[in-house]
Amino acid sequence: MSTSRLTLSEQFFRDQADAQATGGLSTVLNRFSLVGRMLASEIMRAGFVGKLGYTGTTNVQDEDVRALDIISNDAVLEAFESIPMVAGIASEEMEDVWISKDGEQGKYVIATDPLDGSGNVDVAGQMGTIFGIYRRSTTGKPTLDDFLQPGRNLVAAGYVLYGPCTMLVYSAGGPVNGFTLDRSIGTFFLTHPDIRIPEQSGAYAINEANEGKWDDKTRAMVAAFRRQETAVGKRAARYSGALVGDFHRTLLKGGIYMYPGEAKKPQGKLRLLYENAPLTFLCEKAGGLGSDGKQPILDIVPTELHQRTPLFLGSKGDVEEAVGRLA
Ligand code: FBP
Repeated sequence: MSTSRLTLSEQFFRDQADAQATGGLSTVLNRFSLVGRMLASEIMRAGFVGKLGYTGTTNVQDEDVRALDIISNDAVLEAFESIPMVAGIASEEMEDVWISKDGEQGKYVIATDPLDGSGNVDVAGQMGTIFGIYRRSTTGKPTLDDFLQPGRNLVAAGYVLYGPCTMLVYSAGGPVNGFTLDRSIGTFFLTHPDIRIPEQSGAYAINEANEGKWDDKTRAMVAAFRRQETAVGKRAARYSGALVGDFHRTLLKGGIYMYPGEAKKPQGKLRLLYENAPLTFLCEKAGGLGSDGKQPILDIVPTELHQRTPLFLGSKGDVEEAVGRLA
């Protein structure tokens, strides 16, 4: 079978056969395919049904909540509340974890940012859904401990990218495969088999407007990238305001995404459990690297659900150079 018409479901069965899996993980991944198709449709229609704006409330991150943030979180809950293998969900949009009423049967827990980059919704920019899937680490009724696992324990991770096309990119521990949604028939087809992140190429992505908040070493390191004085030499600056969009470009073209710590926010902005760890899992399966500036992201054991860490993510050479300049 040519990969160009291999569907997501067929790939899941291949993964399952390879890993002698029970099919539970494939079912969970398939539900994220459903979430992706639902949200691609919601985002496309938001402008027509007055869903581009804010709700007037703030979330646990003290961030203004948009109508689509709620819609996205509801779509995740709707997709998984009747799936017995999922014991619980941690979400950027929920202060506490959601535990399934049949949670004790569940083998997996999910960590997700239902709509990353939601600030782009009213300017038709890229956005995404990020997810990480862990096996439970406790027995009996699920607890917070099931979620506070290092990224090294992830059994699968991925994202859905909503942009000029809708893509689902994931790894279940093996290669990173990218699928593109054919909206006319509602099916994801394999278009990017076994993605490997390029070295010695690609842009650097960072919000340079934050320069006044960084320490001297961070400022000097970013200046080296800006002045094209790094090992890669000539490179562009690209920053979309959506981590998933900037990471997807980095994964395909190489380069680095950076969100450093700041004077008043030494842990930076991005969340470990449902942004940094799942994307670093993918990045490292594609040959790249993810660091908080001092240690590998995947080694960090979370102590809080919405814990933040600085993030340096992308081509191995770029991340090593950036982190080396911070030492
Ligand atoms: P959300 O998940 O709340 O959207 O926050 C994450 C994020 O929007 C990333 O997607 C993006 O890269 C970053 O924040 C932009 O932050 P800033 O506007 O401070 O550069």
